[in-house]
Formats: sequence, structure tokens, C-alpha cells
Amino acid sequence: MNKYLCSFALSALVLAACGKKEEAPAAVAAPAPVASAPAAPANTEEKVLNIYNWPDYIPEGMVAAFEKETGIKVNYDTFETNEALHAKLVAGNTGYDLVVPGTVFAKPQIEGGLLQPLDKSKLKNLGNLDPALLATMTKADPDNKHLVPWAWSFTTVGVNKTKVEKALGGMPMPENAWDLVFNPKYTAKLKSCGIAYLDSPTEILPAALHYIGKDAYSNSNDDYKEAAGMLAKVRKDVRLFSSTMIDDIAGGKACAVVGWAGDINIAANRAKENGSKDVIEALLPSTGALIFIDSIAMPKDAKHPNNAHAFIDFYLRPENAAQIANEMNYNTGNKAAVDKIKPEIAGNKSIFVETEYFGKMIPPSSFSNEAREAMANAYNAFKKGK
Ligand code: N2P
Repeated sequence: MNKYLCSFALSALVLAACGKKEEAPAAVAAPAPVASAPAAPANTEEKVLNIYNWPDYIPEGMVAAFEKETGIKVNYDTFETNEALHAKLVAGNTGYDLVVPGTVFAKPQIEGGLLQPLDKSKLKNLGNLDPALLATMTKADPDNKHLVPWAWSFTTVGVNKTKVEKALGGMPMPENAWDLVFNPKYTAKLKSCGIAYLDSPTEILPAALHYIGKDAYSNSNDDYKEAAGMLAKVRKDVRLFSSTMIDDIAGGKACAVVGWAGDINIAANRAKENGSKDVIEALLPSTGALIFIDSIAMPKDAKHPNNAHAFIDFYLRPENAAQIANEMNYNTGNKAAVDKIKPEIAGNKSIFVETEYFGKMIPPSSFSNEAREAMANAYNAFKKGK
């Protein structure tokens, strides 16, 4: 079995297949004790830390636990798209000490000097991370100098299966789940219960390119034209361009979406908590879904670098990383956390995907400036084109 798949997928099933015996000691040996003292030289920084992260991407209580332990006051803001974070970083003086870009955007941000290297001597828990995931991230961050993985998952099709089956009225589900959101044969039926796309060119265009059989990270203008042509055919059936996907699915505004698997799983849990009996699922399209890796990084002008490192190292403790999986339905790439993941999460195949499916997925690459512009143009024309 391929070593890359063994460790990056980190699923309980994969670990079993890769030889659990070899993995187990690392999980037991790696963590530093919770009460271990922070690294030597006294931190004389003002006790403040400004974090900018995606919504619904941190377990409840993690910030409070960090504040209690360190006396550092955390100001926590959120952004909804990589584009929004990128624009802030380019404008400069963000005021943030930590940000969480996807690696596809982190690459140009590192190249443009918008992020500063981390001081690894302050990150004692770095060894808990999966080396295979770090190796993948070197495409964006050669030598892993600037980025620590926060969480990874994939962009895919999510459904309220109960509503979708009803709207399809006897028509069987397609073999390739992307058809539900990109093929007029299906979208014409599903528009009645609501189709929603993530409101971001760099989420939708790669998925559209993949659907039409092109490289999801294409640099060819012709490919973008073709993707735009495909999208135009389903435009009238798309109800929402959403920045609030969890609520839109859980609250019944959308029955078929292009979204992030982790958020679709959160929506499924939220709907259940609200008393819904509908089955909500992140699907695994037969042609594959698009992996993303979000990473925590320090903007070049961060005012509280010591506090930022303290937070990253706190996050890298296995018990904290495990909460991202257990509470937020995302993978962290923290090997030492694997044995702390609840069985129902480890067994959810749209969180911890099986090796065979993992092999079909599209790994993250990066976008050139020209490609980002082509995507924004195609997307804006698509949105206006109703
Ligand atoms: C937000 C998760 C963001 C994932 N809940 C996409 N980068």
C-alpha cells in the first residue's frame, strides 16, 4: 500500500490496512503533557492575540481554554472565502496575528511575502503532524516554513437526500453525484427544493472544470470558457450563492449543494438537533472530489508573534486537534490525535475517506494570478447571467 495514502488519509480503516501496530506507539508517545511549561524565554508581548479564521471552524471552548491557560485575550474574527482573506492580506495592515488560508492561496501569499516564516523552536508539538500531509504542503510552502495544517476536507456535492429523492420523483440518483448540481437533467428537477453553490469563484470553477473532464487547476482560458458554457446551462436552476451553507442546508433552503464535506456534516448534525428526520449527506462523486488543506499562518506584520506561536502549539496538542474532528467534522493531519477520535467520526466515510476513494480525489494545486482572474470573470458572468 502506498505510504502517502496510508498516512494522509489517516482513517481508522486505512490505519488498520497500513498496519496499526506501527502507528500506535507514535500516538501514545508523541503528546507533551498538557501541563508542560511554555518554552523558555519569558513572553513579554502584550497579552493579546488576533485571529482571523473561517466560520464554524474551531471547537467551542478552545479559545476560552487557551485564554484561561495563558492569560492571553483572543480577538476572533471570521471570513467566508479565500478571496476575502487574500484581499485583506494584499491590502496589508490586517491587524491579525494568525490567518487560515487554503494552501492554493497560501502559495502566492508566501511568494508575495505576505506571510512570515514560523519559528519552529517555539512549536514543540510539531512532531505530532503527519509527515505525508506536510510533504503534500511543500507544493505551496517549500520546506514547510510558513504553514501548519489547520484542517483538511474536500469540496463535493451535499444533499438532503430525503428532499432530493422526492424532487427527482422516481428518477434514480446519478452515478456521478456532480450531475445533481451541474447537469440540467437533474438541476431542472432539484431547483424546486433548492440548489446552492459556495459563493466563491475559486471553489466553483475548479469543480466545474473537473466535471467537464479538465484539470481543476487549469491555466487555459479555453478551459474556463468551456466551464462557463457548462455553468450557463444550469444558471436558472441555482437558487443561492451561499456564504451560510450550514444554515441553508440545515434550515431547508437548499437540498443539493456544492459545499465542503465538513460543513455538510455539520449541517446534518444541526438539522438532527433541530428535530429534522431528513437524511443529509456529503456525497462521494464517482469521479472524485476536490481536496483542500487550510493552514494556519502568520501575516508579515503580525504584532504578537509569540502569542501566535503559543496558540499554534496549543492547537497541535492531540486532545485539541482531535476536537476539530470530533466537533467540527474536519481532519487535522495530527497523527497523535488519531486514537482520540470518536468511533462514529472515524467511521464516517465523508470525513475519514477510505483509501480507494482517497486515490480518486483531486489534490490541491495552486492558481496563477491569470487563472484567478479568468475564474473571477467566468464566475461573475455566470452569476449575472440568470
Ligand atoms: C468553514 C470551513 C472552511 C473550509 N466551516 C473551506 N476552506
